[in-house]
Order: sequence, then structure tokens, then C-alpha cells
Amino acid sequence: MATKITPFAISALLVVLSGSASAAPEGIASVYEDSFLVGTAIKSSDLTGNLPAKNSLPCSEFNALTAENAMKWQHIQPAPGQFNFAMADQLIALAQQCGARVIGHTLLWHQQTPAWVFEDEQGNPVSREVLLVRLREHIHTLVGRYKGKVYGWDVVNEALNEDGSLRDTPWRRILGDDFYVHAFRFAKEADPEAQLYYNDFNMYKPAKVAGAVKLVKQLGDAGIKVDAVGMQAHYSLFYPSLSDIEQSMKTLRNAGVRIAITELDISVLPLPDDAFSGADITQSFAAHPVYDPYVEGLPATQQHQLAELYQQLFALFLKYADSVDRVTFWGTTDADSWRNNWPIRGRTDHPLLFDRNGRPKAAYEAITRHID
Ligand code: 9MR
Repeated sequence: MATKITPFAISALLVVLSGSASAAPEGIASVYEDSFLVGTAIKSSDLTGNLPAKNSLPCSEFNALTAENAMKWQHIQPAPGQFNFAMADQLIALAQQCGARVIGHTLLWHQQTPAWVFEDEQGNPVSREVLLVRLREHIHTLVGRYKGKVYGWDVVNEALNEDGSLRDTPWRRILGDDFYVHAFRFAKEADPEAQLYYNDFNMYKPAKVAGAVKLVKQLGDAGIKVDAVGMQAHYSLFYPSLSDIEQSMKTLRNAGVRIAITELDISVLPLPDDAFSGADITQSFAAHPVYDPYVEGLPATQQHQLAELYQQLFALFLKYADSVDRVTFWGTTDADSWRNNWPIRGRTDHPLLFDRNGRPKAAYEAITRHID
């Protein structure tokens, strides 16, 4: 692969070396613009008051924006028929201001979906017919409102178990094993031009990625094209191995499936359990100082390890650039990251490219300095 040193990469390096807090004139997205989009997740507090300024990091560094929470069912339709688009509208406005694409997240998920969706007035499970009507209305209303404005939707999120089988959720229990086909069909009806994605964590596991390929094929048989499979990429300094990630990317590419890295972050903190992995928000462990060693800041050794791992990951993404459409970080600064609260609440993690003061870290330098 050709080495590319852009003027921006050099100026980014100078910014880092000089310790300047100012954002580079062009962002990381411009470094990779010939290969894939580079995005970030926007937290809800950035969508409630004044929008982040044009020269703020989310705007100046990235060219794809995902709402971290604002488009989830519980925010969009907290009660039957009561739609709340305030934050989602702000996301669209922010993306327009920044010249970025909007990624919609997410239409069907077993988390962050209010209980009423699955229940009748007595609290009993609704029928398949009723749930289909609710799903259709939700998707048509949301996707229809942003038709032509949202570039692509995470239509179905985290529907698979680790062994690649379908997860047991109210969606599946009530609608049956083809529940996800309906979600994709409704999204396609509502905006035929929007890209449609299947998104999941731990996709570096061969069995899980095989489950995703199967799902994409079944959707294909139903006449629905899945534009990309989202590998969430909630990683750690301690897992997964690069070769496992590459193996999964190869599996997707060989199956003719395009790839989006949708929720990238790398925790630097000790794992509470050797067998621990993933992003299942129901997992949680008790706090203990031994699991929270970098409260005062990330020591140089770990800073370097993080930078090296990011560099290796981006080299891998470039190697598969013909199949990778986008790489989205799950947040912009370490202060905002969900990893500070998962799987142990209240820790000080350092998983992203910008520190708690919005200053670029060595990891930023490593992936913007040169790409090869
Ligand atoms: O980062 C999100 C966090 O703020 C929310 O509390 C949580 C529950 O809605 O969701 C987090 O984002 C998740 C994403 O929507 C789907 N994949 C796993 C992410 C991390 O849990």
C-alpha cells in the first residue's frame, strides 16, 4: 500500500508536538477521505442547547455523525404516538452545518425500547399483528421524516447471540424469526435511497460474523439489500486480536458484504473478568480502585500502547478499504465516553482520540501522521 503523507498530516503532527489545543484546520476525516468516511457519535447534551460550533471537534474532524442516543426508540417515541424529534432534528442541523453525513441509530433494538411497545393496556404481550403495526408506524414516521437527509440507518441492532443464533428478545418472541426482515422492509419503503445496515458487537468472533452473513443472505432472499454490516468495535488494549478482526473482515468481504466500523473505542482499563468482552449494557461489575488506575491521567506507556493499537487498526481498515465504507468513533473526547461507566460505573477511561480537554492524544497523531 502506498505511503501517503498529506500536508494536513504534517500540520496535525505539529499541533500534537506543540501541545496546542486548537483543532487542526482539516480533520482526521480528510486524511482518509479517499478511503472511507470517518465519523463520531454525538451525545444528547450536544443536541439540546446550542449546537456545537463549526470549529468544534465533532464538526472539524469528522464527516459522518451518529446520534449516540437521540434516535433510539425511547427518545423518539417514549409513549404511544408521542413522537419527539427535537434532538434528532438538531442532529440533522448539525450535520448540515458541518457538511457531514447523518447515520441513523437505530430502528429495532431490544434495549432502549419502552415496555409499552410490546404490551397491551393490561400489560400482556401484544399480538404479532399489533407489534407489526407499531414497528411499521415507528419506522415510517422516523425514516420518512428524514428521507433524503439520513445517509444510512442501523436498521437492526444486536439481534445475534455470540454463537450467531438469533437472540431471544420480545421482537423475536412476538414477531417470529423473520422479525428483522420486517424492519428492513419498512425502512426500505420509507426511504428507498437510504443505506440500510445490520449492526452488532463482538463481530470479531467467527460464529457471530457467520450469523450476520446468514442474516444478510436471508434478507437478500427476501429482496432486501443490506448495504453494510456494522462491526461496532468496542475494543480494549487486551482484546480482540488484530488477526481475529481481520478474519471477520475477510469473511464479510468474501461473502460480498460491505463493512462499516460503527462504534470504535478502545478501553485502556483492566478487565473485571478474564472472559469479558462485548458491549452488552446489561453487564455490570462492582467498582474497586484496582480497576480504575488512571484517574490522574494516562501514563506514557499506556498512551503509547493505545496509539500503536489505533495505528494497527487503521492500517487494517486501509488494507480492506475496498470493502470499508466508514469508521465511526463512539464519541469524540474521553470525557464523554460511555466506557467511563461500563462495565463498571464511574471509572476514568481513555478510549478515544481526544483527551478530557479536547486535546489530540498520541493515538490521534498515530493515525493522522501517516497512513500506510
Ligand atoms: O453510548 C450509549 C450510552 O450512552 C447509552 O446509555 C447506552 C444505552 O442506550 O447505549 C450506548 O450506546 C450503545 C449503542 O447504542 C449500541 N451498541 C452498544 C453501545 C454501547 O452500549
